[in-house]
Amino acid sequence: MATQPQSAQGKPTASYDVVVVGAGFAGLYMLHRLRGLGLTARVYEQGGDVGGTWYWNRYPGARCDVESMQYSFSFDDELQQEWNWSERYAPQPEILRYANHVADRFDLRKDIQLDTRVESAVFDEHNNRWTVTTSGGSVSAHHVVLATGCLSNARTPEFRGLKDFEGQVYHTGHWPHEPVDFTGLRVGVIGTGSSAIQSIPVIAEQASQVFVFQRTANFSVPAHNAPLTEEERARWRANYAELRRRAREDMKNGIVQEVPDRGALDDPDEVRRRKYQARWTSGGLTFMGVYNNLALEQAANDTAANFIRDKIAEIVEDPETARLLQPNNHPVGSKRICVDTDYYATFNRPNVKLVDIRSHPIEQILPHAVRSGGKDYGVDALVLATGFDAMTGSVAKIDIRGRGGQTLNDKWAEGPRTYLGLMSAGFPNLFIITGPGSPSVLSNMIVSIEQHVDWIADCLAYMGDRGVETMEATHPAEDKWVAHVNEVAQGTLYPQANSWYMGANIPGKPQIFMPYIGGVGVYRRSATTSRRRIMRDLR
Ligand code: NA7
Repeated sequence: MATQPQSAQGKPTASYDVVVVGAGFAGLYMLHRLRGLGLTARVYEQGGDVGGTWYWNRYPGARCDVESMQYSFSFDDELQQEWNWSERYAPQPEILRYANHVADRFDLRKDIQLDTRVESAVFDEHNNRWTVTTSGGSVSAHHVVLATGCLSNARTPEFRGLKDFEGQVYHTGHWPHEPVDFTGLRVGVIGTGSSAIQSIPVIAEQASQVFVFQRTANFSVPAHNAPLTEEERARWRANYAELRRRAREDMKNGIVQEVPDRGALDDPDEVRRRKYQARWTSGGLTFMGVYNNLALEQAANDTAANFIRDKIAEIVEDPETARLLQPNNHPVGSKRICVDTDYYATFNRPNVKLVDIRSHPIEQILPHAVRSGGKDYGVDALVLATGFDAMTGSVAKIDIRGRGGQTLNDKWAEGPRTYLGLMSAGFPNLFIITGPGSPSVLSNMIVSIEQHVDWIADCLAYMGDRGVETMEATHPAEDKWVAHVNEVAQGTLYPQANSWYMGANIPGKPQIFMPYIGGVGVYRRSATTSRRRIMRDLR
């Protein structure tokens, strides 16, 4: 039971078994599991409602790049049998409705405090409890779970003159709740990552003119989104038990797909092109799953990259625009491949112009224009699709202090250090859901979230049953895991890209490959074995 308030703000006013930070999918499911264990819990959410990423990312065209029948919870069979996804790739409003439905269906709201930022979490070694201070006061907790999300800290670069811009400025990761109407406006979109690639075709239908400011061209494959038929939904529902198992044990990203048994160079050119074409025609992220060595060997990767470059040249009518849209400085897949609807074709519209800001960086934002290469591009509104301080950004904003008063930010100054992406040595009873060092952003996030929540819940149940006070990663175990994560990454083409996986998009951020590339199935086995060993040691 939670105790009653005892004192004024500054001292803990309530006491919980667990404080959870964030009410996105991770926080919601964590709370549900904690309830099932009979533990008291409080979830703090800085947003005005549940949904996390899907609460904030409301930009035009926002939708998931994992198919809806797979980007959904598996923990409750009635939920997965009853929820009706309308499209192959669910649009953001529908995913947000789903998050709200889960909160209501499992009666989670009464333990969720909205509009509340967690500012600090300080571990007291004398009583093995955390003092968690929020924008609304302090509470005490035995355990803290960071369900803060990997892409929840939107980043606005410091463009000279931005504050003097006289039109509206929007960030895709922090989009207003009211509808935004670009009709008749000249819009500048800065960035060509996944958010830009989804939003540009939709904005271009409204705006009188769109200038797309591109620093790095990205690889994108068509989504071929469409309404889901009742037969398609029924097929998934009838086989959910088996399909979910396959996703959890998948060798790659937790998406049900054929496991390729060949490398790209094992096939002659025409066979290879036929296979790529088949994936291009069916659409989506599994394009990278045609062969088993696309992420490993440059020559193999080149065949896939060239296929997409050829497609861009076929689709985009102006040869110079096509050339600029063809990525040329990173292997395909080393940045998350984008999934689009009509992105490349949008550049054939007379009201859309690509501006190359790699050759001519943005010099300044003027009150009504963006200046690049000495030229002023007149705009009435700006859309910053400039990404996130990913994976560590939201954790870093909380002042977390573990044993000996060490801050997590100090400990992670040279890059995040975790055991399994779940815990960090010196920070007892502090858990991270889909933290750096776990497959997280390289995977179907919901598969990874469910796994981490279950792992944490199993540990807490075990500790509760045996009266174990603390659990924490050891330094040697953590060092070994960090080395393993790096070693696996170095054996692939991923580190060749200046991606947010590497922290490369944030000036001054240490460049370390953050997610675990070993695949969700391999990772799950490691995590399960470790949990058994930890439990044995905790006795
Ligand atoms: P991303 O993928 O980080 O994309 C951000 C884009 O913004 C990218 O094109 C960046 O170019 C560009 N950018 C960032 N800073 C600048 C500056 N200072 N000047 C010009 N251009 C800049 O974020 P998204 O929101 O699109 O997608 C994030 C993930 O969400 C995505 O991977 C999916 O998993 C879902 P750069 O490449 O750094 O040259």
